[in-house]
Amino acid sequence: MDTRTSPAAPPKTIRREDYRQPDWIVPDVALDFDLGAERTVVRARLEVRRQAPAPLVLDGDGLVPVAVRVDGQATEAWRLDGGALVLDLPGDAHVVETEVALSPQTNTQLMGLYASGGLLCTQCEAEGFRRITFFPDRPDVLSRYRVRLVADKARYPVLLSNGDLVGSGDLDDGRHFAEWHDPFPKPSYLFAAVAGDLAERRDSFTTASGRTVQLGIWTRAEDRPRTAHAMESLKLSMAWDERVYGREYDLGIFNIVAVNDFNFGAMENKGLNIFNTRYILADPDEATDSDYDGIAAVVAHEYFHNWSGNRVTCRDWFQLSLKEGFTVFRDQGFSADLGSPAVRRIEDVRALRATQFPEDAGPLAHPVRPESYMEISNFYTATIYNKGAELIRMIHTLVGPGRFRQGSDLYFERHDGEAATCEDFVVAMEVGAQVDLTAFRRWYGQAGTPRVEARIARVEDGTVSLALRQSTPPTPGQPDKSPVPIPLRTALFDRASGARLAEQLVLLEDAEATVALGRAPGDVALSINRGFSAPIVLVADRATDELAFLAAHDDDPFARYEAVQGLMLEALVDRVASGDAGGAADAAVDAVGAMLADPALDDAFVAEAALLPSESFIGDQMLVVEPLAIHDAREWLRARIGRAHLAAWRERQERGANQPFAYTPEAKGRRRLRGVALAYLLAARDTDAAARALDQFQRADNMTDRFSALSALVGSDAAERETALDAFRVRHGGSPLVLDKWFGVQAGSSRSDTLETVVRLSRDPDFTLANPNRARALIGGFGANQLALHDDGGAGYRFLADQILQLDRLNPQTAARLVPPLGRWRRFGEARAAAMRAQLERMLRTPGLSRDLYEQVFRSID
Ligand code: 0A1
Ligand code: ZN
Repeated sequence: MDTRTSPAAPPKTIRREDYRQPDWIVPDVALDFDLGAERTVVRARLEVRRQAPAPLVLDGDGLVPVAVRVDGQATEAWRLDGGALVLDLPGDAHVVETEVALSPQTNTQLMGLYASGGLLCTQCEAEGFRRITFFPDRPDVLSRYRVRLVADKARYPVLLSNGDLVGSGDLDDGRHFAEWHDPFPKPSYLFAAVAGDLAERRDSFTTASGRTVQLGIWTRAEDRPRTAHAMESLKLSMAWDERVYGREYDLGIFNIVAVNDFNFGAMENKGLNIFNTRYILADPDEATDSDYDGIAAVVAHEYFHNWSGNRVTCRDWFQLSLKEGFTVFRDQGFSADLGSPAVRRIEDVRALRATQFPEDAGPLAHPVRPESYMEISNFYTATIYNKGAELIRMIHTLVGPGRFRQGSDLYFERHDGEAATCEDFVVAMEVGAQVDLTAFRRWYGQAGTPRVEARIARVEDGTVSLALRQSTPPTPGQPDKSPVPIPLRTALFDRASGARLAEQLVLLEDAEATVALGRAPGDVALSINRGFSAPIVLVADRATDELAFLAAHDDDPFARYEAVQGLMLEALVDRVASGDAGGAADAAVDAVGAMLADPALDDAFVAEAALLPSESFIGDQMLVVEPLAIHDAREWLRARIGRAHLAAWRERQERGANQPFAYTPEAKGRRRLRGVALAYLLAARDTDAAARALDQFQRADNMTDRFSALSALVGSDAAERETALDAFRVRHGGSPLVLDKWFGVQAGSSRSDTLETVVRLSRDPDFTLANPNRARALIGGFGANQLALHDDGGAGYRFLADQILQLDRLNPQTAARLVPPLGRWRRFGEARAAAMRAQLERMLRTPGLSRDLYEQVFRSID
C-alpha cells in the first residue's frame, strides 16, 4: 500500500475510543521464508477463528498476494482494501494460506524484512509485520508461531527466529534450513527473523529455579570481541529481575543480534532481541563510559520487556506506555542499583527535562495514554517512555517498595498471557498495593507538565507551614486541566545549625493546599521535591541565600544538585534579561568551589552538579528564547566558574590521568570530572588549556578521555582543534559508531561556522542519510544545536527541512523524529518564528510526504 499522503488525502486519524475486540483471532501460524536479499518468498498458514460476524481482514502494506488458499483450496475470492486482504469466509474456523514476494534490499524504511550490511533482519513493532505477510497486525491477536527459514548456506549460515530451534539441515543447491518454534503466544509485533554470516558470543545463565538458559550475542565476526560488556549486562539483568521483581526467564534460549541499520535503540522480540550496534558493541578504545552505561540500560530494558511487554503485552497502541513506561522504570532501577543511585537520578531527570518537558510544552504534547494518532511510530516519545516511567515511580513513592512489589506481582499474575491496558495496571496496583488511585488516573489522560508554586509561611508559635498551588498549562486539544495528585518529598533545614527536620511526603491533591511542616523556631530552608519525587516544574519562592544554604547542606543529593542548578539558572536568566547576574552568579561560583573542596563527595556527583544547565533548558525558562544571548550568558558564567577555581580544575583534570584504564565507579567518576574540568579550563582561557586538551586527547588510552578532549576543543579556534579532529578520523575512520561521534561532535559545536561545516559534512563521502545512526549524528545533532540552528537568517532551518524531506523519501520514521526542533517556533521572536514556520509550511506543501512526516509537521504548525 502507498502510505504517501497528498494534501487532498490526509492520513486517517485512529482514536482510542474506537477500540473493538478483533473479529477473528489466529491461535496458530506457520511461516515459511525462502530468503534472499533481492527476493524473499513468504508463505503463511493461519489457523483463524471467528469472534464476530465479519469478513476476515488481514493487514498488508505493500504486499501483493501471489496465491491465496482457504482450507487447502486455491481461491480468487479475495479483495484488497487499502493494502489489506479481505476474505468472506463461511465458517467459524478456517485455514488461510497466502504467498507473497518481498524485496528486502530495496526496503530503506527498515520496517518489515530488510537488508543491513550482508544481513537480513526484521523489525515489526509497531506495524511492520504487515510488510512481511498478510495478518491481523494488532497487539491483541496472540498466536503460537512455527517458522521455517530457508537460505543459501554460504551467504546466510546463521538462521534465527523466536523461541526454540526444533530442526535444521542442508538442502539442495547449497541451501539450508532452520525451524523455530515459539511456545508462547505472542502478538505479531514481537516476531523476528535474522539470516546472515554471524559470529556468536555464547554464555549461559542458570535461573532461580535451576533451569539453564543458553545466551547468544550475534555480530559480524570482527565485532565479537566487543560484546563482553553486553553479555555481562544481560546476565546481571536476568539476576536483577529475579531478585527485585521475582521474574524468571521462560525459554531455553535468549539471543541478541546487533545490526548497523536500525531506526530505534533495540527491540524486544520474544527470545530474539534485535539491537542497534550502538547499544551492544563496546571496548574502552571506542566507547565512552556513557556508551557503556547506555548498553547496560538498553540490554536490561529489552530483557525486562520479556515480562513487561511480552508475557503481558498491550491491548492496543494507545496502551504503549503500559509496557514502555513500566519497563523504563524497571531499567532505571537496575541502572541505579548498578552504579550510584543519586547520579542516575540526576541523569534521568536531566534527560526528562531535555526531551519530555519541551515535548509536553509544545505542539506535539500528548497524554501518557494518547487519545488519537495518525502514525503510531510517532508516539514512541519521551512522554510515553520517560513521563510514563515517572508515573510508575510516583506510585512506587506513594506505596513504598514492599507494597509496590505486591502490586506488580498481582499485575503479572492476573494478566500473564494477555493483552492488557494501563487501566489494568492501575487496578492491579490498587488491589495489590492497597492504594486508591482514583485521582491518580488523571496523570494518564492529561498532557502538560504541572507547575507547582511553593511558599513557606510562618505561624506565631513557630510552626512552619507550606502553601502550595498547582496548575497545568493548556495543551493542544486540552484547554482546561484538573489538579493531579503530586507527591512531594519535603524537608526543612534549620539554617543556624544546618540540621534537618524529619522528611515528609506531602501529597498535593487539590489546586491549592496549606500543609504544616512542623515547629522550627529559627530561620529555615525549604527542600522540596527531593529526589524529583514528581515530574513537575517547581516554582519555589526561595532567596539566593536559601538556595546557597541547600547547595552546601542538603543531604538529599538530588536536592543538592537542584540547588546548585537553581543558582546557576537564576544567574543565567538574570544575565540574559538585564546583562547583570546579581548575587546568584557569585553564589553559584562559590557552590561549585565548595563541592570541589569537599572530600566527602564523589567525583561523579561533583561532575554532574558542576555542569551548567543546557542552552535549551535555559531557554525553557524564558518567555521568548534568545539563543545568542543565552549562549553568551552561559559562556560568561562558565568562564567565571572556570577562572575562580583554576587550580582545582587543573588538579581534577590531571588526577589519575597516568593510570591505565579501569572500568570501576571511581575511575569512571574521575574521567567524568576530568572532562568537565577540561571544559572549564578552556572556557576560562587558561593559557595552556588547548595544549592540555590536545595532550589529554593524544595520551588517552580510552574513548571517554579522548572524546571529552575532542568535545572541549571542537568549540574553540585553537589550532589543536583541527589536529585532534583529523587524528580522530584517521584513527577511527573504519569504525562506523566512532565515526558517528566525529560527525556528531562537529554538529554540536558552538563555533559560528557550524552550519557551513555541517553542510560540508553532509556531502562527505562517509555521510549517508540511509543509516539512521549517521543521519541522527549529523542532522539530529545539528537540530539540537541551539546556537547553530537558530543562527540569524534562517539558513539553518532551511537546511534542516531540506534534509528531513530528503530522508523522508528513504526512511519516514527517522525523518519524522527530526521535526521537533522546528516545531518549537512559538517560543522564539517574530523573525525566527516566521522563518521556522515557513519551513514547516514548505514541508507540508511537498507532494508525497509520508504519513509519519505529515503528522509531525501538521501538528507542529497548528
Ligand atoms: N519497543 C522498543 C522500541 C522500538 C519501537 C519501534 C521500533 O521500530 C523501528 C523499534 C524499537 C523498545 O522500547 O526498546
Ligand atoms: Zn521498550
